[in-house]
Amino acid sequence: MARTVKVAITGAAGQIGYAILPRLASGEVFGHDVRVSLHLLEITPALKALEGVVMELDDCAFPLLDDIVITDQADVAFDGINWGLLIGSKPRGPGMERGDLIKENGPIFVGQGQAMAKAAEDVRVLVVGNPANTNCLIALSHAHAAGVPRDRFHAMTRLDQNRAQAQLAQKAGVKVAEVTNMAIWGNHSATQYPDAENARIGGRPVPDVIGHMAWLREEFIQVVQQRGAAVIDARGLSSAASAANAALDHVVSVESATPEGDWFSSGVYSDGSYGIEEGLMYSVPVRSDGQGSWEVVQGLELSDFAREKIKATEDELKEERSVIADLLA
Ligand code: NAX
Repeated sequence: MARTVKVAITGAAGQIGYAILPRLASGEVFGHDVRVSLHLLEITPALKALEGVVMELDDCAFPLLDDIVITDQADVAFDGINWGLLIGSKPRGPGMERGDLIKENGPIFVGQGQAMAKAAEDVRVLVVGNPANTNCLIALSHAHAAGVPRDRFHAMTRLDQNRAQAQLAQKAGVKVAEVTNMAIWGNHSATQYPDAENARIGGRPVPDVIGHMAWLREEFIQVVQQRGAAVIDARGLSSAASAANAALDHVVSVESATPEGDWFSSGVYSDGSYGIEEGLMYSVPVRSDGQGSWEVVQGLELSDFAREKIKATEDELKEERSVIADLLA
């Protein structure tokens, strides 16, 4: 056995936690010759439920699962980890505005960003807990102030990418694997812009294959933006299996070299590319070298329509940042 990967999962007793843990322990993410150590963080009242989850993990008898740490202390959970999957946060309550949710959940990510910097030396972080982009900005700001490079932090928009690819495949009547180059721009929210104009099906531009610009610019975008709400409406619970799957897809995409000519979507610290204001966690198309570095894909053509959408989601992220300005380092 070559090595052990240590992965922290926050909110591990929640729905996404339940869906993600067996897959992390099975070897499908880091490889079947890599051992996995799981560090599970929960709030104190959820530790009992977490013990039940751990019983089930034990009962899976995963050969690659080295050990499991369960704790309500972030510095214990993040000790020496290679990956931190920050899923835990409070759900939006009845009648709660998005701004209230941001203020409610933001403080969680102050403490976790600080703990991350203290406890983990060479870490990659994916924030899933909503509002994911802005929570990620908070955690990043505190970790970065203590020396962690900003490029270690990602806010998850992979579920949006996967949803968009599935919609395009269904519309075109092709296998989903034929849909590539799917960029999600901006916030993981209803202002996100799923960019069909730069996406490809079987190597050809999506507008050429689908040929129905009105559908691509209206219904397609709305379906992707509203997909989370549609799942809640149908299932009575928010997306969990697909969210867990997307988080794992994200980890694999960062850990491996991106196939030639393709890209994946991730909320990363904006550097001014495409005229997007610096200092937001903004989802863009990125490529990984599989050696720990990634870069923003440059030079994509953006129509006036796309630019308008990209600006609207940027404005929302600026607004969110202003709501939590006092929580930034
Ligand atoms: P659950 O409510 O099932 O689980 C959340 C868990 O987090 C709970 O067990 C809770 O005890 C724990 N928690 C709360 N505060 C914590 C803290 N300070 N430290 C550690 N754990 C804490 O929610 P679930 O369905 O698992 O969703 C988790 C988060 O993912 C939510 O914020 C949700 O909105 C977000 N999502 C993000 C998605 C994305 O694409 N970025 C998609 C799916 C999902 O909606």
